[in-house]
Amino acid sequence: MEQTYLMIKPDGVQRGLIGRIVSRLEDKGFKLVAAKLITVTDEQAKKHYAEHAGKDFFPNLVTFITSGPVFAMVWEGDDVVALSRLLIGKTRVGEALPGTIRGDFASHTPLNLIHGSDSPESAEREIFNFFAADELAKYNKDIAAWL
Ligand code: RTP
Ligand code: MG
Repeated sequence: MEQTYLMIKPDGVQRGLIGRIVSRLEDKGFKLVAAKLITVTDEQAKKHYAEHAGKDFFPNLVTFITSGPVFAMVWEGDDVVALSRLLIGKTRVGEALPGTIRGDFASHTPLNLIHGSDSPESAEREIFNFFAADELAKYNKDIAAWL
């Protein structure tokens, strides 16, 4: 089953949006595999945003993502990488449609609330930048019988 790395950024945590964002992902039917409130280190941030190294907004990106706690998560589901990015919405607030997380809650592009991996390969790299393998839950399928 495909997995993705989603991270509620410091603005989402400080605005008290963890619950509502997690609800949307649960409502969609994705399965939560790991979650923790952490403060991203400088080293993790530079690794996470390596594709943007050298761009003019890179220093601000690293400063922002390390500025306060984030809610790091791993979610699982069919096509979860692409589908979760649909729920998140476009990067720029002017393009993020109503109904998406960014479209409904974000009004300033750098503060766009949540990160989502952009490919299964990025997801694998990003998950293990923030989680150890033994932090990922394994669901016992037998439990479905009495849910
Ligand atoms: P993210 O990685 O955070 O999920 O966002 P994304 O895929 O939608 O966007 P990406 O292109 O990966 O950019 C990462 C973050 O950098 C900031 N950004 N600023 N000033 C700019 O032109 C610009 N472009 C990107 C955004 O905060 C974006 O989330
Ligand atoms: Mg990205």
